Amino acid sequence: MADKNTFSKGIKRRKPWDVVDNQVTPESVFNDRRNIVKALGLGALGASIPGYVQAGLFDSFASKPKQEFATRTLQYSQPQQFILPDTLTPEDKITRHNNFYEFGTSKQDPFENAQQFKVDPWTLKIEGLVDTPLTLDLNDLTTRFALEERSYRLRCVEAWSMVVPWVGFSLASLLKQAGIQSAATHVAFETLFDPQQMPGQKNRLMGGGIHYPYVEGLTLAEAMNPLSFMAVGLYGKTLPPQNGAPIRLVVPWKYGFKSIKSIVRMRVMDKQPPTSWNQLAPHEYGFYANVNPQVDHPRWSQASERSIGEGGLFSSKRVPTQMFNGYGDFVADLYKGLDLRKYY
Ligand SMILES: Nc1nc2c(c(=O)[nH]1)N[C@H]1C(S)=C(S)[C@@H](COP(=O)(O)O)O[C@H]1N2
Ligand SMILES: [Mo]
Repeated sequence: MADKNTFSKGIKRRKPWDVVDNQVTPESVFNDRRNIVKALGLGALGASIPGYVQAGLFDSFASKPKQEFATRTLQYSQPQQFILPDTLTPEDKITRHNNFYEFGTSKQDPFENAQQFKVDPWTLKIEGLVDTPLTLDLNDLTTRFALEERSYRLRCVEAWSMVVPWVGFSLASLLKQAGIQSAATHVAFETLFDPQQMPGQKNRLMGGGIHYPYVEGLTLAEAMNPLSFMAVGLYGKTLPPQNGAPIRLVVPWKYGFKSIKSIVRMRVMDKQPPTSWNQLAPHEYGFYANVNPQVDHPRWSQASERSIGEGGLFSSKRVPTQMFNGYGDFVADLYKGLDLRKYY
Protein backbone atom coordinates (compact mmCIF):
# COMPACT_ATOMS: atom_id res chain seq x y z
CA MET A 1 0.00 0.00 0.00
CA ALA A 2 1.38 3.37 -0.95
CA ASP A 3 1.89 5.52 2.06
CA LYS A 4 2.60 9.19 2.16
CA ASN A 5 6.36 8.70 2.24
CA THR A 6 6.42 6.61 -0.90
CA PHE A 7 4.50 9.28 -2.71
CA SER A 8 6.74 12.07 -1.57
CA LYS A 9 9.84 10.30 -2.91
CA GLY A 10 10.73 11.45 -6.40
CA ILE A 11 7.47 13.14 -7.22
CA LYS A 12 7.31 16.42 -5.46
CA ARG A 13 4.06 18.20 -5.32
CA ARG A 14 4.50 21.79 -6.36
CA LYS A 15 3.68 24.13 -3.54
CA PRO A 16 1.86 27.31 -4.42
CA TRP A 17 5.04 29.26 -3.72
CA ASP A 18 7.30 27.14 -5.93
CA VAL A 19 7.22 29.47 -8.89
CA VAL A 20 8.44 27.65 -12.01
CA ASP A 21 9.39 29.20 -15.31
CA ASN A 22 6.70 27.51 -17.37
CA GLN A 23 3.96 28.58 -15.02
CA VAL A 24 0.95 29.95 -16.88
CA THR A 25 0.95 33.47 -15.53
CA PRO A 26 1.67 36.69 -17.31
CA GLU A 27 5.38 37.31 -17.27
CA SER A 28 5.00 40.58 -15.42
CA VAL A 29 3.25 38.89 -12.54
CA PHE A 30 5.86 36.17 -12.47
CA ASN A 31 8.69 38.67 -12.42
CA ASP A 32 6.91 40.71 -9.83
CA ARG A 33 6.59 37.77 -7.50
CA ARG A 34 10.17 36.74 -7.97
CA ASN A 35 11.28 40.28 -7.28
CA ILE A 36 9.16 40.51 -4.19
CA VAL A 37 10.59 37.29 -2.82
CA LYS A 38 14.05 38.61 -3.63
CA ALA A 39 13.40 42.09 -2.28
CA LEU A 40 12.15 40.68 0.99
CA GLY A 41 15.27 38.58 1.24
CA LEU A 42 13.15 35.46 1.47
CA GLY A 43 15.02 33.36 -1.07
CA ALA A 44 14.96 29.72 -0.01
CA LEU A 45 13.32 30.84 3.18
CA GLY A 46 10.28 31.68 1.08
CA ALA A 47 9.44 28.01 1.10
CA SER A 48 8.90 28.04 4.84
CA ILE A 49 6.35 30.81 4.74
CA PRO A 50 2.73 29.69 4.72
CA GLY A 51 0.96 30.13 1.40
CA TYR A 52 -1.71 32.39 2.78
CA VAL A 53 0.88 34.80 4.09
CA GLN A 54 2.52 34.91 0.69
CA ALA A 55 -0.85 35.33 -1.00
CA GLY A 56 -1.51 38.31 1.23
CA LEU A 57 1.90 39.72 0.47
CA PHE A 58 1.44 39.42 -3.25
CA ASP A 59 -2.03 40.94 -3.02
CA SER A 60 -0.69 44.03 -1.39
CA PHE A 61 1.97 44.35 -4.06
CA ALA A 62 -0.30 43.35 -6.93
CA SER A 63 -1.56 46.83 -7.71
CA LYS A 64 1.85 48.31 -7.06
CA PRO A 65 2.04 51.40 -9.22
CA LYS A 66 4.46 51.19 -12.09
CA GLN A 67 5.89 54.62 -11.46
CA GLU A 68 6.82 55.41 -7.88
CA PHE A 69 6.79 59.03 -6.76
CA ALA A 70 10.25 60.56 -7.23
CA THR A 71 11.95 61.71 -4.04
CA ARG A 72 15.32 63.45 -3.93
CA THR A 73 18.22 63.50 -1.52
CA LEU A 74 18.23 66.29 1.05
CA GLN A 75 21.29 68.02 2.47
CA TYR A 76 21.06 68.73 6.17
CA SER A 77 23.53 70.74 8.16
CA GLN A 78 22.21 70.68 11.71
CA PRO A 79 23.29 68.02 14.22
CA GLN A 80 20.60 65.66 15.47
CA GLN A 81 19.23 67.14 18.69
CA PHE A 82 17.34 64.28 20.29
CA ILE A 83 19.30 61.06 20.28
CA LEU A 84 17.27 57.88 20.59
CA PRO A 85 18.64 54.52 21.70
CA ASP A 86 16.03 52.82 19.51
CA THR A 87 16.61 50.88 16.33
CA LEU A 88 15.19 52.64 13.27
CA THR A 89 12.24 51.00 11.55
CA PRO A 90 13.25 49.87 8.04
CA GLU A 91 12.43 52.38 5.33
CA ASP A 92 10.14 50.04 3.40
CA LYS A 93 7.98 49.57 6.50
CA ILE A 94 7.76 53.32 7.09
CA THR A 95 6.69 53.94 3.49
CA ARG A 96 4.33 50.97 3.06
CA HIS A 97 2.44 50.83 6.34
CA ASN A 98 0.66 54.16 6.60
CA ASN A 99 -2.38 55.97 7.87
CA PHE A 100 -3.46 58.61 5.38
CA TYR A 101 -7.21 58.22 5.00
CA GLU A 102 -7.34 60.66 2.08
CA PHE A 103 -5.87 57.75 0.10
CA GLY A 104 -7.88 54.95 1.75
CA THR A 105 -8.16 53.35 5.16
CA SER A 106 -6.02 50.21 4.70
CA LYS A 107 -2.39 50.39 5.71
CA GLN A 108 -1.13 49.77 2.15
CA ASP A 109 -3.66 52.09 0.46
CA PRO A 110 -1.59 55.28 0.79
CA PHE A 111 1.42 53.64 -0.88
CA GLU A 112 -0.73 52.21 -3.64
CA ASN A 113 -2.93 55.23 -4.30
CA ALA A 114 -0.67 58.22 -3.71
CA GLN A 115 2.22 57.78 -6.13
CA GLN A 116 0.81 60.25 -8.66
CA PHE A 117 0.29 62.93 -6.00
CA LYS A 118 1.37 66.39 -7.19
CA VAL A 119 3.40 68.48 -4.77
CA ASP A 120 4.68 71.03 -7.30
CA PRO A 121 3.38 73.68 -7.14
CA TRP A 122 2.69 73.71 -3.40
CA THR A 123 1.68 76.56 -1.13
CA LEU A 124 1.87 76.59 2.65
CA LYS A 125 0.29 79.65 4.24
CA ILE A 126 0.91 80.78 7.82
CA GLU A 127 -1.74 83.29 8.85
CA GLY A 128 -3.93 84.48 11.68
CA LEU A 129 -2.45 86.17 14.76
CA VAL A 130 0.99 86.73 13.26
CA ASP A 131 2.95 89.90 12.51
CA THR A 132 3.99 88.69 9.07
CA PRO A 133 1.76 86.20 7.28
CA LEU A 134 3.93 83.84 5.24
CA THR A 135 3.35 82.07 1.96
CA LEU A 136 5.93 79.37 1.34
CA ASP A 137 6.36 77.54 -1.95
CA LEU A 138 7.76 74.06 -2.46
CA ASN A 139 11.33 75.28 -2.71
CA ASP A 140 11.01 77.34 0.49
CA LEU A 141 10.10 74.23 2.44
CA THR A 142 13.57 72.73 2.05
CA THR A 143 15.68 75.90 1.77
CA ARG A 144 14.33 78.52 4.14
CA PHE A 145 15.23 76.74 7.38
CA ALA A 146 18.37 74.82 8.36
CA LEU A 147 17.47 71.16 8.01
CA GLU A 148 18.15 68.63 10.73
CA GLU A 149 17.67 64.89 11.00
CA ARG A 150 15.40 63.87 13.89
CA SER A 151 14.78 60.26 14.76
CA TYR A 152 11.51 60.05 16.63
CA ARG A 153 9.22 57.39 17.97
CA LEU A 154 5.82 57.41 16.30
CA ARG A 155 3.05 55.84 18.38
CA CYS A 156 -0.29 55.39 16.62
CA VAL A 157 -3.43 55.40 18.74
CA GLU A 158 -4.11 51.95 17.21
CA ALA A 159 -1.26 50.58 19.39
CA TRP A 160 1.47 50.10 16.80
CA SER A 161 4.69 52.08 16.61
CA MET A 162 7.73 52.88 14.50
CA VAL A 163 10.98 54.80 14.80
CA VAL A 164 11.43 57.24 11.93
CA PRO A 165 14.46 59.31 10.91
CA TRP A 166 12.72 62.49 9.77
CA VAL A 167 14.42 65.48 8.15
CA GLY A 168 13.02 68.94 8.73
CA PHE A 169 13.07 71.95 11.04
CA SER A 170 11.43 72.97 14.30
CA LEU A 171 7.90 74.31 14.18
CA ALA A 172 9.05 77.06 16.56
CA SER A 173 11.53 78.40 14.00
CA LEU A 174 8.72 78.74 11.46
CA LEU A 175 6.36 80.43 13.92
CA LYS A 176 9.10 82.80 15.06
CA GLN A 177 9.63 83.89 11.48
CA ALA A 178 5.95 84.79 11.21
CA GLY A 179 5.98 86.55 14.60
CA ILE A 180 3.36 85.38 17.10
CA GLN A 181 1.04 88.06 18.46
CA SER A 182 0.38 88.23 22.20
CA ALA A 183 -3.29 87.16 21.98
CA ALA A 184 -2.34 83.82 20.42
CA THR A 185 -3.08 80.59 22.31
CA HIS A 186 -3.29 77.85 19.64
CA VAL A 187 -2.09 76.84 16.19
CA ALA A 188 -4.38 75.14 13.67
CA PHE A 189 -3.18 72.98 10.75
CA GLU A 190 -4.97 71.93 7.58
CA THR A 191 -4.23 69.24 4.97
CA LEU A 192 -4.73 69.82 1.25
CA PHE A 193 -8.33 69.42 0.07
CA ASP A 194 -8.27 68.01 -3.46
CA PRO A 195 -10.79 65.22 -4.08
CA GLN A 196 -9.45 64.77 -7.64
CA GLN A 197 -6.16 63.61 -6.19
CA MET A 198 -7.38 62.17 -2.92
CA PRO A 199 -10.02 59.48 -3.51
CA GLY A 200 -10.82 59.25 0.20
CA GLN A 201 -12.09 62.83 0.08
CA LYS A 202 -14.48 61.95 -2.74
CA ASN A 203 -15.81 58.72 -1.30
CA ARG A 204 -16.99 58.86 2.30
CA LEU A 205 -16.51 55.14 2.88
CA MET A 206 -13.00 55.12 1.45
CA GLY A 207 -12.12 58.18 3.53
CA GLY A 208 -13.18 56.58 6.81
CA GLY A 209 -16.01 59.04 7.47
CA ILE A 210 -13.69 61.94 8.23
CA HIS A 211 -14.97 65.38 7.33
CA TYR A 212 -12.27 66.78 5.01
CA PRO A 213 -10.00 68.65 4.91
CA TYR A 214 -8.20 66.88 7.76
CA VAL A 215 -7.48 69.43 10.47
CA GLU A 216 -5.33 69.36 13.60
CA GLY A 217 -4.20 71.71 16.33
CA LEU A 218 -1.78 72.35 19.17
CA THR A 219 -1.66 74.77 22.04
CA LEU A 220 0.87 77.51 21.41
CA ALA A 221 3.09 76.12 24.19
CA GLU A 222 3.04 72.69 22.51
CA ALA A 223 3.77 74.23 19.13
CA MET A 224 6.74 76.18 20.53
CA ASN A 225 8.19 73.13 22.30
CA PRO A 226 11.53 72.21 20.68
CA LEU A 227 10.27 68.69 19.92
CA SER A 228 7.49 69.89 17.59
CA PHE A 229 8.86 69.34 14.14
CA MET A 230 7.99 70.12 10.54
CA ALA A 231 9.20 67.16 8.48
CA VAL A 232 10.06 67.54 4.81
CA GLY A 233 11.89 64.23 4.48
CA LEU A 234 12.70 60.82 5.90
CA TYR A 235 15.72 58.56 5.55
CA GLY A 236 17.64 61.48 4.02
CA LYS A 237 15.23 62.09 1.13
CA THR A 238 12.16 64.26 0.55
CA LEU A 239 8.92 62.73 1.84
CA PRO A 240 7.01 60.30 -0.32
CA PRO A 241 3.30 61.19 -0.62
CA GLN A 242 2.13 58.39 1.65
CA ASN A 243 4.12 59.94 4.52
CA GLY A 244 2.75 63.44 3.96
CA ALA A 245 4.69 65.10 1.14
CA PRO A 246 5.80 67.78 0.84
CA ILE A 247 5.52 68.84 4.51
CA ARG A 248 3.90 67.37 7.61
CA LEU A 249 3.87 67.92 11.33
CA VAL A 250 5.54 65.47 13.74
CA VAL A 251 4.66 65.62 17.44
CA PRO A 252 6.37 62.57 18.92
CA TRP A 253 4.81 62.60 22.41
CA LYS A 254 1.27 62.53 21.01
CA TYR A 255 -0.65 59.82 19.18
CA GLY A 256 0.15 59.72 15.48
CA PHE A 257 -3.10 61.33 14.34
CA LYS A 258 -1.87 64.69 15.65
CA SER A 259 0.99 64.54 13.12
CA ILE A 260 -1.01 65.93 10.22
CA LYS A 261 0.25 65.38 6.68
CA SER A 262 0.53 67.41 3.46
CA ILE A 263 -0.15 70.75 5.15
CA VAL A 264 -1.34 73.76 3.13
CA ARG A 265 -2.40 76.12 5.90
CA MET A 266 -1.52 77.02 9.46
CA ARG A 267 -3.50 79.54 11.44
CA VAL A 268 -2.42 81.09 14.73
CA MET A 269 -5.56 81.55 16.85
CA ASP A 270 -6.88 82.68 20.22
CA LYS A 271 -9.01 79.59 20.80
CA GLN A 272 -8.74 75.81 20.49
CA PRO A 273 -9.33 74.76 16.87
CA PRO A 274 -11.45 71.75 15.89
CA THR A 275 -9.52 68.56 15.11
CA SER A 276 -10.60 65.77 12.75
CA TRP A 277 -10.53 62.67 14.94
CA ASN A 278 -12.03 64.52 17.87
CA GLN A 279 -14.89 65.68 15.65
CA LEU A 280 -15.46 62.15 14.36
CA ALA A 281 -15.44 60.38 17.77
CA PRO A 282 -15.00 62.82 20.67
CA HIS A 283 -15.31 60.16 23.38
CA GLU A 284 -12.44 58.20 21.79
CA TYR A 285 -10.05 60.90 20.60
CA GLY A 286 -9.33 64.06 22.54
CA PHE A 287 -7.68 67.31 21.55
CA TYR A 288 -4.53 66.59 23.57
CA ALA A 289 -3.99 62.95 22.54
CA ASN A 290 -0.82 62.60 24.59
CA VAL A 291 0.56 59.06 24.54
CA ASN A 292 -0.55 57.65 27.89
CA PRO A 293 -0.37 53.95 28.81
CA GLN A 294 -2.64 54.59 31.81
CA VAL A 295 -5.59 55.91 29.85
CA ASP A 296 -7.03 53.20 27.63
CA HIS A 297 -8.90 53.80 24.44
CA PRO A 298 -12.56 52.88 25.11
CA ARG A 299 -12.14 49.84 22.84
CA TRP A 300 -8.57 48.67 23.59
CA SER A 301 -5.67 48.96 26.00
CA GLN A 302 -2.94 51.53 25.46
CA ALA A 303 -0.52 49.80 27.87
CA SER A 304 1.61 48.27 25.11
CA GLU A 305 2.26 48.58 21.40
CA ARG A 306 3.31 46.49 18.42
CA SER A 307 6.72 47.62 17.19
CA ILE A 308 6.45 47.43 13.40
CA GLY A 309 9.42 45.71 11.77
CA GLU A 310 10.83 44.28 14.99
CA GLY A 311 10.53 40.67 16.03
CA GLY A 312 10.82 39.04 12.62
CA LEU A 313 9.36 39.36 9.18
CA PHE A 314 5.71 38.65 9.83
CA SER A 315 5.35 39.30 13.50
CA SER A 316 6.01 42.37 15.57
CA LYS A 317 7.48 42.69 18.99
CA ARG A 318 5.10 43.93 21.70
CA VAL A 319 6.70 46.51 23.94
CA PRO A 320 5.34 48.55 26.86
CA THR A 321 4.06 52.01 25.94
CA GLN A 322 5.74 54.86 27.78
CA MET A 323 4.14 57.97 29.22
CA PHE A 324 4.41 60.77 26.64
CA ASN A 325 5.97 58.12 24.38
CA GLY A 326 9.16 58.44 26.44
CA TYR A 327 9.46 62.21 25.91
CA GLY A 328 8.26 63.20 29.40
CA ASP A 329 11.51 64.99 30.30
CA PHE A 330 10.80 67.48 27.53
CA VAL A 331 7.03 67.90 27.72
CA ALA A 332 5.59 66.84 31.09
CA ASP A 333 5.77 70.45 32.32
CA LEU A 334 3.27 71.49 29.65
CA TYR A 335 0.58 69.50 31.45
CA LYS A 336 1.24 70.33 35.11
CA GLY A 337 -2.04 70.41 36.98
CA LEU A 338 -4.02 69.07 34.01
CA ASP A 339 -6.13 65.95 34.62
CA LEU A 340 -4.88 63.75 31.78
CA ARG A 341 -7.84 61.37 32.17
CA LYS A 342 -10.21 64.19 31.45
CA TYR A 343 -8.00 65.90 28.88
CA TYR A 344 -7.07 62.76 26.91
N1 LIG B 1 -3.97 64.38 6.56
C1 LIG B 1 -3.78 63.28 7.31
N2 LIG B 1 -2.78 63.25 8.21
C2 LIG B 1 -2.58 62.14 8.97
C3 LIG B 1 -3.45 61.03 8.87
C4 LIG B 1 -4.50 61.08 7.90
O1 LIG B 1 -5.30 60.15 7.73
N3 LIG B 1 -4.63 62.23 7.14
N4 LIG B 1 -3.26 59.93 9.69
C5 LIG B 1 -2.56 60.17 10.96
C6 LIG B 1 -2.25 58.96 11.70
S1 LIG B 1 -3.56 58.16 12.42
C7 LIG B 1 -0.98 58.50 11.86
S2 LIG B 1 -0.63 57.17 12.86
C8 LIG B 1 0.16 59.14 11.15
C9 LIG B 1 0.89 58.08 10.36
O2 LIG B 1 2.02 58.61 9.73
P1 LIG B 1 2.90 57.69 8.77
O3 LIG B 1 1.96 57.06 7.77
O4 LIG B 1 3.90 58.58 8.14
O5 LIG B 1 3.51 56.62 9.64
O6 LIG B 1 -0.27 60.17 10.26
C10 LIG B 1 -1.30 61.00 10.77
N5 LIG B 1 -1.53 62.12 9.86
MO1 LIG C 1 -2.64 56.75 13.97
